[in-house]
Amino acid sequence: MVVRLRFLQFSDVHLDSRLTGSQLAWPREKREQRRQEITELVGKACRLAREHKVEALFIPGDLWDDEAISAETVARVLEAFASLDPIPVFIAPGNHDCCSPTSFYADEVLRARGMRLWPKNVTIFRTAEFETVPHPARPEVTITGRAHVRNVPLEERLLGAPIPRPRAPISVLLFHGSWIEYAGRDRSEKMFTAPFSRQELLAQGFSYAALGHYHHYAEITDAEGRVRAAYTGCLAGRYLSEAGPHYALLGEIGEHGLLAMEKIRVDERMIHDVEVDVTGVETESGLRERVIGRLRECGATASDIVFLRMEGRLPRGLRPASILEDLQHEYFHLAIADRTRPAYDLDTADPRTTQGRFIQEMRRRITATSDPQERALLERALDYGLDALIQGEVKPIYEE
Ligand SMILES: [Mn+2]
Repeated sequence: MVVRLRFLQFSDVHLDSRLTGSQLAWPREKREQRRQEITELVGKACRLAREHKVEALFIPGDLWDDEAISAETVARVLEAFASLDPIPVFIAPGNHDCCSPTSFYADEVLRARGMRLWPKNVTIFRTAEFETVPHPARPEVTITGRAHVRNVPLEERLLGAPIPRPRAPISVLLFHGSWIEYAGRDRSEKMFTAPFSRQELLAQGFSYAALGHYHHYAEITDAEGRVRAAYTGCLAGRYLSEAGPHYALLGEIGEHGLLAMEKIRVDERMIHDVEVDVTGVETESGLRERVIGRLRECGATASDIVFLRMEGRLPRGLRPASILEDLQHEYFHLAIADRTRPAYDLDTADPRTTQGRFIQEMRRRITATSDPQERALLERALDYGLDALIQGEVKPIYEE
């Protein structure tokens, strides 16, 4: 007989994220709307779990962004999880939603605020030590987990030695930490914590590990090519580094890895990081055409969030921000990063003028250098100099 367990997994929801200080430059009311939407996604994911008749919901951490999460948001999460009863929910708190004594994971905190307590179908791994519990309805299934108890980097190789636990046909690990071989685009910006290697994880011998911390989907396969662990990534994009689709994972665990899985997009919005080079464009309508063409190519829809990086050289006087202003209404949110440089005519400048002599001298130095960094520096200096001489105004827009 083949034993299997049907589950839904999501993590890194970062509820009540402030969404400030982002290149996406959210206006206040959209930040508020987006926060609300992300909270609603938890309820939506729970409805999916019910519809698909899963036998467990796994949440390997970072359910909320920090302890400043509002009591209202926590109340909605409690309600969503309670609505799943009797489907069990397992939570292994991450670094952001760490399980400190003042955390909403503590029943005393909920009681002190007069809130409902964590529903009986929810198991929270509340200590830094690994703990193993049986599935309430499936005694042949165990779930092992631990909590981050403070939001500080943990250097310890927690998976370096075997985790003591009873043997079971299906064993699941919930773990929040840094897979050292992870190659996703948010690799360098996430805190390096509770590191582990593929080898260390596989040597533990769990049927499957639900992983949290990184914000893009990634899976770990064994020598037979079976999926033995997966990060679902964040449930919804909030920042530019979270561009692209995000998922909850619907799957079936067998004794040795996943037997089936489906990535389900729960959030209807997606962040698109779009670059467009406008070099060669000469008119307002040409600029619009180039940009709109590029936006069509990337497949952004009206409910999406678009970050438009404009690169290249534009004739002086073409102002992308005002020419493209009406595109704001085509998307949930559009942020334009205008990194274009003026298309100065370097060839027709009169060498008897200050401007002409400046161009000549800078070009001589650019040609003379073989150091690419120095060349880039000189090219920017030429642009800044021409800004000063021609436009009488210098904006520090050429730096990365
Ligand atoms: Mn994390």
